[in-house]
Amino acid sequence: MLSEMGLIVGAPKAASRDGRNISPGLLFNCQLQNLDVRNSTCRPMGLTVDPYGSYFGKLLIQRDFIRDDMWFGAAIVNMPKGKMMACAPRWSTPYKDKHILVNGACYLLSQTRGITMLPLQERNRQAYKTDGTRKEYGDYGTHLNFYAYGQSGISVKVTESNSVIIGAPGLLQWAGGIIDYKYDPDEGSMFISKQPTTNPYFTKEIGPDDYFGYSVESGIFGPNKKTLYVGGAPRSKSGYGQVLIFEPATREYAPLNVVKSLKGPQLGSYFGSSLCCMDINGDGILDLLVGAPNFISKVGELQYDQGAVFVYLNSWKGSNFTLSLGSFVSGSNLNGARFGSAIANMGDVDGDGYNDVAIGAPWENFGEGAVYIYRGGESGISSTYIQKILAKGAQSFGISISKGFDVDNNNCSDLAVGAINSDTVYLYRCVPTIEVYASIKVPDAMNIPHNATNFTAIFCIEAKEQIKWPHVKTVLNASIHVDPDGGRAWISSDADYQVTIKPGNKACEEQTVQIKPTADLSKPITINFELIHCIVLEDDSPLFLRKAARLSENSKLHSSFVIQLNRECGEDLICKPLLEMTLKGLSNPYIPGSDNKLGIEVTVLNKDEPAYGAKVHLMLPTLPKRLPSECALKKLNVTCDVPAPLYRNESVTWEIEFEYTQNDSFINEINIEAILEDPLHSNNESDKVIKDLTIIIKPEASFNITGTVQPNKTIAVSRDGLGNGDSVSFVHYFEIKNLGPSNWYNLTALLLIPDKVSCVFIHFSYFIFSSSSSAHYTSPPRGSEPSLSDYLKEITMLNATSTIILKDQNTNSSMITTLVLDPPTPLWPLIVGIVAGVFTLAAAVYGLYKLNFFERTKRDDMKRLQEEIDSSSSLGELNLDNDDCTQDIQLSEDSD
Ligand SMILES: [Ca+2]
Ligand SMILES: [Ca+2]
Ligand SMILES: [Ca+2]
Repeated sequence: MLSEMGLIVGAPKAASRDGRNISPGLLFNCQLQNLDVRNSTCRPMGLTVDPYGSYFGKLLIQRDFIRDDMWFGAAIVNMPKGKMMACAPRWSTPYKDKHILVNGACYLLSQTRGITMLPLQERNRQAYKTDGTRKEYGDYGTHLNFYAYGQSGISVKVTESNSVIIGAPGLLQWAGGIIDYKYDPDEGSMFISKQPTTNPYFTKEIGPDDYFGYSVESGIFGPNKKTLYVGGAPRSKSGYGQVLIFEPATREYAPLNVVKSLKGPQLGSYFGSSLCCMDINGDGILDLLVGAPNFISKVGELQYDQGAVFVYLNSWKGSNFTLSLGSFVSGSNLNGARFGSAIANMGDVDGDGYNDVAIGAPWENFGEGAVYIYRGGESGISSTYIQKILAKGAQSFGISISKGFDVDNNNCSDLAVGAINSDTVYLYRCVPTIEVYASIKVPDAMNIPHNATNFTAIFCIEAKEQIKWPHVKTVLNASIHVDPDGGRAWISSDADYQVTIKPGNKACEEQTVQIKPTADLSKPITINFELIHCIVLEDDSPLFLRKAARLSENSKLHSSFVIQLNRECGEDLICKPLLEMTLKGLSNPYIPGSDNKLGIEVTVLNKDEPAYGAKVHLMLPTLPKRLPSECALKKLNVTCDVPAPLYRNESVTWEIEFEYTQNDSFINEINIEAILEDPLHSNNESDKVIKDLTIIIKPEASFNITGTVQPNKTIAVSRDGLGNGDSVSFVHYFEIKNLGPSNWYNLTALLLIPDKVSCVFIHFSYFIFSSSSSAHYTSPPRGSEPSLSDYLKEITMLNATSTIILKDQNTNSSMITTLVLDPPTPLWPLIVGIVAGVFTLAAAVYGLYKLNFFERTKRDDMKRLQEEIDSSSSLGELNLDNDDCTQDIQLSEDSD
């Protein structure tokens, strides 16, 4: 028991200290002067004149009251004005030398005096002769034990109306009853007077072996403000247990005026073995908590003695009150715990305005025990405990719990917990509670311009005003996280800092939130504000933190603010862009070598609300020369990010030029695919816009042919020489020049040599840049035509014409050497013509190649082409060195 007298502990099995070899039980007074001392000394009270402490020092409990095994201190209660009562329910006395009567007894103590209370001592009431009307008592005959084994003092309560009620569960064959004493509340007065003790025989709600009075409580339940008594009868109702709420009795042989009765919910749960009257839901009306320590809340085999506390919430209607079962709590639901063996109203220990409750589970964890703290609240008891107190090394910890009392004057009720099997009482001091709230404000949240690169956010920590503990303070670690997933915004100053706060204070920090200018703001930015309590109050800490506070469970340690920065996305704040993509070639067709660029131009135009996070994926046929900065290349796939935001009527255009690597002169085409991906409309594939583009590659080149004739345009041939078999030599030079723009590959040139020419040697002196070339030479078949000599004999003059034709180019050129026969030479010998072509195909020479391609073509073609020869083709006379010519040009028999 905690009171202004200190900590009084009952030790009902303690051995006597007065020299006798008996164990009557003792009261101990424990020193609380220095609460920082971990182990306090407790001294037995009232047995010696040796003073200890300020209370009960001079008291000497009357020796003849002290009896062996009387369990003195099994119930103790604090009374006003420095008095207390301690009871010994097994106090016994001999009866007619044959019996030992266990009447039970209590002892009223003040600082200086003690009064023995023996409420069931009356000789003529030890037995009661029944009239047989209560059949339940039939088994016990007609002479029932009445006061004989009443065991008064197993429970005791000081009521709200200057009375003390004492439970006597053994009254009348263990039907049980309540003994009522009026006391004088005046200081110094030890006057106490017993009120009528109702004979249970007349109260039909209870019967033999019900143990009514095993627990007692009292309180003002109804609007009539009457004090009502409450008694638990844990074996009543055939073992379901029962609690009776009744008016104080006025007559002995009359039924109790039972106002309410509550039946236990489970057989054998020992419902009613503990009681606690308190207002748990803060409505100012007394509620009732009933313990059932043998209750099983888990179903299944091998479940036992878990225990529960049932909460009956009281409500008023008219002049009546109603108790209705609100909920029950059951600690950890552990077998054998016997949760609910003790229930104590602690008062409001967390400062939220609701009384809180401590509940013992003394046999939990193989007899070590535990105490659970539950918070009261508007709807009754909290469904889960907020603290579970364990005491290292204790046995049966929680078998008794003192009512809340503030021993250290910090305006917070403290708690004493008994652990009878380890002979220890634990004192727990209450730590004040502080309730803090984290909050974020963005003052201009609705007016931040869409192009803003920062905005102001205010981070506040507010501590609720606390009348009970205005002096405490606590330290909190605050941390700010802006856009934790996106990384689109941040605060420039330190995101983690420490704040010390007191009740009623508010601490705010103004921060500038920076926004990444290119950030995708289609989704809102979240700002998180987190508080972490710095001080950890350790269970075994030797220091009690007098000025510190714990954080309330009602605290708001996390705050989030979601801000949608983009204001051009309409009322719904959801951006719905309308993107259009165009794809075209930089030039189409593309002519290699020209000023054309081979490549594409991609344009994305937004026609609606701002776009964020859009991308263009390009499948290229060849590597790009370089990429725009928004684009990234992976193999031949290019992904370009559309700059965000892309506002209405804004567009972005990228030009991507490709490498041209073809080595032929054929017409080709390349294909490019572009996919526009808009995440704001990417719920399905159809939202993607796909564009295809084909670029024609068309090499173009024009060729110019020049040439010359050697040694002269006209050569005189003597008849004598022809007659002697001499040959006539002349040279036709051709030069083919590629005038571009494209390089040319596989150029086909057809060379027609003069008729009547028997042998030709063709030499190509061939400069090339990056092209290759081929020439076609056609030699006439011999013997099928009249020989040239015969021809000259007849006509004496021959135009020897050679022609070069560039196939597919519509270009040709001819050169003519005129042979004139001197008379009278009769024979025109075989003429050997020489044709040389020089092809110059590029502007810059970096390699020299000699390529000779000979191919026979049809004589018909030759004849036809010969006729087409443009004799006017301007072949200027070249003064080539003869030696050079003979080096390059050799006569040779037609090898065909
Ligand atoms: Ca209430
Ligand atoms: Ca509370
Ligand atoms: Ca305190």
